[in-house]
Amino acid sequence: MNLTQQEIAQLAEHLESAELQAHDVTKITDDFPQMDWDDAYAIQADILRRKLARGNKLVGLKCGLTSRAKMKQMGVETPCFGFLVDYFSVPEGGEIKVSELIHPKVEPEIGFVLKRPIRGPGCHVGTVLAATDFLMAGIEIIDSRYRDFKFDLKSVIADNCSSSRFVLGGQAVPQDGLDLRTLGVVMEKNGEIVAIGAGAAVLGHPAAAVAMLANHLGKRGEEIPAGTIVLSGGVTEAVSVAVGDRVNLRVQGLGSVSTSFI
Ligand code: OOG
Ligand code: MG
Repeated sequence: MNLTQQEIAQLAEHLESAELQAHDVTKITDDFPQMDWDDAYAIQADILRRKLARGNKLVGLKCGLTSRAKMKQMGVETPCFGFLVDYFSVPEGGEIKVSELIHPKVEPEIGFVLKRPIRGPGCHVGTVLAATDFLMAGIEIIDSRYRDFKFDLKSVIADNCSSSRFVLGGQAVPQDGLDLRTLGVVMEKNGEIVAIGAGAAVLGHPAAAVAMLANHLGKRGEEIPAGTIVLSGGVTEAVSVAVGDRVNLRVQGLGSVSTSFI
């Protein structure tokens, strides 16, 4: 770690205020080029600590930048991991206030809920599938706090991987019999198809992203708890949304989910 405790706390406050007040900031590595990976995750952890202290509840975890399409769109090469708290969750069919966000984008996600915790090292696709209780289709709304959605990997990790809202579909489907690699994903905005993909776009198999998260947490002595939602990462590029837009996602075998922006 190259930053002091005080710098970490100051950057956490800086990024969380940008989120809560819906204004953008310049990327933090511009001012702290010496920042390392542990510093980036420490800033993210401090943002979570601030939210928990305010009474928010941790409800899930997410993997980000797990598909080629996303890595290419954002110009990074490595996945990142973040957290989801209660107020990020929007009910299926619910409305999202654009005024609370900076420059939201939507992406199609395959969500996992585990029946028992898993902890790395050594987790793989099989470990995840054996522990999976059910899967759900999800729309994630990402909203980087960085100007023009431009960042490097350390800056985006500190910013909780652009997390802001998510909507889960109403069907909880066991994974037995589903081949998550060939699961088709169709996302529509205002009735027009804007993104198409298949599960294999996420690291060859969406469960590989969840295994990577478990291995990442294992290094920190943490695990993926049971019963928590885990988003495995956008299957396609993210698509910008504005007031008046309605987004619908269909995932083969997992049903559909929709939300609108007001
Ligand atoms: C980073 C967050 C990416 C995903 O699923 O890839 C993410 C970003 O693109 O702003 O949530
Ligand atoms: Mg995502």
